[in-house]
Amino acid sequence: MSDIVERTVTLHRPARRPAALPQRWPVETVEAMFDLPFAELLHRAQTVHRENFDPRLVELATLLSVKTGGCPEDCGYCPQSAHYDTGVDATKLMEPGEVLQAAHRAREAGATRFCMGAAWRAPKDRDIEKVADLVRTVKSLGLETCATLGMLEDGHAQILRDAGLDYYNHNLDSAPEFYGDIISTREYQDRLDTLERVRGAGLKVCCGGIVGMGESRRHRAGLIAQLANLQPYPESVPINHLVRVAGTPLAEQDPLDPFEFVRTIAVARITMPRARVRLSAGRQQMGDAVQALCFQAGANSIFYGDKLLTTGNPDTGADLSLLHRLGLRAGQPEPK
Ligand code: SAM
Ligand code: DTB
Ligand code: SF4
Repeated sequence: MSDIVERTVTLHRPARRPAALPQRWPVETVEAMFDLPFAELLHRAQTVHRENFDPRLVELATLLSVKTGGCPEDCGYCPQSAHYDTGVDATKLMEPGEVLQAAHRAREAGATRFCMGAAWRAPKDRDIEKVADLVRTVKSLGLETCATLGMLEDGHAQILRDAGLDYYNHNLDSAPEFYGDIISTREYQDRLDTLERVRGAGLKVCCGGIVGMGESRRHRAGLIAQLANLQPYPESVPINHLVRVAGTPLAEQDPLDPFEFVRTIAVARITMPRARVRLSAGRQQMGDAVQALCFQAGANSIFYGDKLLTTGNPDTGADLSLLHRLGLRAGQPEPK
């Protein structure tokens, strides 16, 4: 067995470990993995994937923006930031009836997970009570539930869990060294603190990042190392490709080499062998062949539905056809 595969098989333990232990994935080790010949990296990732999952299953997760735009944060990639003129209008939080209809449509279309996103820096107490109602509504349909609402205060995560929330999504987004180039209104540590609260409440963690923002390979390795060294690492890891939105500071960013995106998926799979690795934003611009490589690299989840939060996503018919053409099928991949 190769060194990397052996580490992967022996080092993952879902239980918490004391913070003082050495990091399982030094950033140098992760960067060395990125540097492997492409076919070698994909082979290793595919091996890890097969050891841990049925490789034919792909999760379909549908997003709904329940509160759009007007966000006080200045995340340089985001069309919902009030700092940039992107043409996205701010809305109020949706009512349960509207969310129920959307969740029902998602279930009918084959989704098994429903993720509600709100463009808040941090929800207030009264927002949390309202979102808890939305969670109960979605849960009543038998869907897995996920929410992404920004930073949480003490007690918020417990209220959401008690309402039936399965996952909380909160991304680290980049390596700590690159974070300040993209966001100035909050600190990396703020994100880590919210992730601690989510874990502390017994929720499952959905945490990933964005690539294609002008970061270096070292930064991409730094992001993956941060995620993989969380103890335990997230159950769900969305890897987003930057969607370049007019009006944001990253609108004119040079495109990333698509193979570098595939490498990022592969390295996420190897370092977080039992996580659902989600091929997230940016699929509309990616093409079928690159997506096929991402599945080969160990992606086993996608965002499914015609829209992400405010930007487009492949239509559902095209996605079901792609899965069919690749001999994949929709389902809920569970680690062996
Ligand atoms: N406001 C909350 C927060 O930031 O945690 C939740 C919503 S926010 C839109 C969720 C995630 O969407 C971000 O962390 C980022 O990873 C992703 N995202 C936002 N805009 C994006 C873009 N233009 N391209 C790719 N991913 C994007
Ligand atoms: C995640 O990592 N990506 C999703 C979800 N979690 C909330 C959001 C992608 C947003 C892409 C830009 C938009 O549609 O506004
Ligand atoms: Fe706000 Fe989230 Fe967009 Fe940042 S990513 S501007 S926090 S909605």
